[in-house]
Amino acid sequence: MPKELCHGICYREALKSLDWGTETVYAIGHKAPDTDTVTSAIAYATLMQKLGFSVEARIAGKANNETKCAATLFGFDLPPILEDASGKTLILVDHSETCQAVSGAKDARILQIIDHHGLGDIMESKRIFAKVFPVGSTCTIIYTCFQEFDVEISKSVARVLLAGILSGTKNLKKKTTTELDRVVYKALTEQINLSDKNLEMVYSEMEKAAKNFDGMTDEEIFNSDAKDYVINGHKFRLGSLHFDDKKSIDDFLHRMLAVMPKVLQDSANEMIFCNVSCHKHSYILYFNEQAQKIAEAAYGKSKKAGIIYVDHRLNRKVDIIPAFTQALLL
Ligand SMILES: [Mn+2]
Repeated sequence: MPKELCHGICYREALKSLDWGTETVYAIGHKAPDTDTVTSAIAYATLMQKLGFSVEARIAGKANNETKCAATLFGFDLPPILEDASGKTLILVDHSETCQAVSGAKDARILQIIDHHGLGDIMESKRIFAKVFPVGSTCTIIYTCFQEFDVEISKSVARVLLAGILSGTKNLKKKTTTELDRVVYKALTEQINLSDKNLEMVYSEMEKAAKNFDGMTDEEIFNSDAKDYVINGHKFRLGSLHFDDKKSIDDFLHRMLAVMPKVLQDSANEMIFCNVSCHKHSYILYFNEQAQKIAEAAYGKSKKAGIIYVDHRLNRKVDIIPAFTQALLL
């Protein structure tokens, strides 16, 4: 069979068989939105519009400093916030867990899922289009969707996708980065004529913005990249922060520990953790006895209350979630 037959028109036909309803469909990423989640929503909504569907991008909360910086550097507008998704039809990008989705998502209809995490708990009885691919960035998957649907990528979409890949893969340095991310990254940088030197500059601006906590309360800092999980019936929040100032790391860890009881209380979880990476190592912070058990089962006894030092850098998706899952099954 000729390769083209599996692409273009045939893919478009499959989309038409979904129940699109009569109202605007929202492409939306997870709560505590990061750059990959925001840019995925924008790029995928654009793709669906090009295919003739009424889809708009939304975000599930305030954009963080890195995303605001990327929007300025790459020239795109941030989508409006969707406060409540009850009764709406959604395309979920960059997540597939109800507990990470926009408020009201459990009373919404899920039409599509485009994600690079593990397959979550979203249940949908109607027909669904889902693409879950283990790459470094959801924007990489969306690039392949443009190809599959045979839609040309405009310069403005190329800029949006590149911003997502830069952030999602930490400029190709994160360990979840795959060859596919690299190939797509290269194609996009060539398309928008960005030299390696300029790319480095752009990425270092984004990095600076990501580490800029100015004007944020400790609680906002903790929640800026926190995700909720339900594993084996246990609900927990796991924050993820980068802090490279060795001199004040202890102070920073204790500030985060101090807000964790309140963050736990305000969220519907049983336990709370945070992964703070500092240069080439990580600190796992935990709060409450149950959390201590899980954290210590995964990473060994803590020498200081609430803190476990790990001599290498941990990734939330690749390292911690599998280790916690195993500990929770014990
Ligand atoms: Mn994300």
